[in-house]
Amino acid sequence: MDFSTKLNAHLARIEPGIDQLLPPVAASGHAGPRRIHEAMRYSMQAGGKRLRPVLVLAAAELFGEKSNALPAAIAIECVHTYSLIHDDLPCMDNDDLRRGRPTAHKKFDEATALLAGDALLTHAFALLAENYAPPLVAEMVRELATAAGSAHLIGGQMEDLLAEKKADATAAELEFIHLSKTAAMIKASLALGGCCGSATKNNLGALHDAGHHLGLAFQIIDDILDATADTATLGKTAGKDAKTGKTTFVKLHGLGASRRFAREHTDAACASLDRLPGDKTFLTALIQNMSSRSK
Ligand code: GRG
Repeated sequence: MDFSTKLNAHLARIEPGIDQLLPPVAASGHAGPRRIHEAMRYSMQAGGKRLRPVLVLAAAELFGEKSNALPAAIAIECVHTYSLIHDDLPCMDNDDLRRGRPTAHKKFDEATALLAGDALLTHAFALLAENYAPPLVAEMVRELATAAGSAHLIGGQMEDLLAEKKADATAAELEFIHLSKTAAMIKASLALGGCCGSATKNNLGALHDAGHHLGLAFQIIDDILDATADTATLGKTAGKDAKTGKTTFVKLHGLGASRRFAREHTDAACASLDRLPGDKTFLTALIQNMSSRSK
């Protein structure tokens, strides 16, 4: 199966999976909490590349997907989407556009957007609890909580907000932010997939290493696209980093060196995959594809 056929096959599980695994919007007249479920669905169903759920499904497939990986794939997309909703709020990045649509707080209001993010984060763990049995569920909760918690996603966001206030953030500080904000969730995606395939500790180590390098490459490309692509293509505000004076790979190292770093991390991610069993053709192509993406 070629790359785009396989990608579409994964997406054809993910999109209906989101519809089925998110809380329903109660029919009109029903007493259920309609608005919050509408807001959760608005942001989750706004498109997006679905990189993280695709990584879950593809990693699970390497090991023969012994447990259904779809709930884990939707769980990680819930956490990712919550982080985008909160990042767009006026108290953080204050953005109007996300995934080509008005951000959640523009479409609804700030309180609803805040609650939709909270609800998506909570729902992710409910999905894991409801769909996996011990001892797998504990390992999966640990993977997701570690990536989403204060040591990584939230801690990286905190450091990013602090770094925005100073003009002299260092390369080491920037790498910490990117590893925490971006790579941790990508590592967790591959690891959750591995858990669904009953991966060994060594296999999980290789998946973590692949996620580390893919995460850094992905973020470096994100910085390059912010500097070089337009808002219509990205579906989010382009050129924002330079406008706000934010320290990025491009600002610290220039476009040429950033492209070289992205290539090196892409190659290192593919090399980590070589330590794993199964057919790595799709995952390798996905990693390569992410490094040449235009949005
Ligand atoms: C609010 C806890 C909290 C964290 C916010 C996600 C995030 C952290 C900030 C958004 C800005 C940013 C550049 C984050 C780095 C990760 C990243 C590149 C997110 C965008 O992911 P994509 O490109 O988005 O996969 P889609 O919309 O395609 O899913």
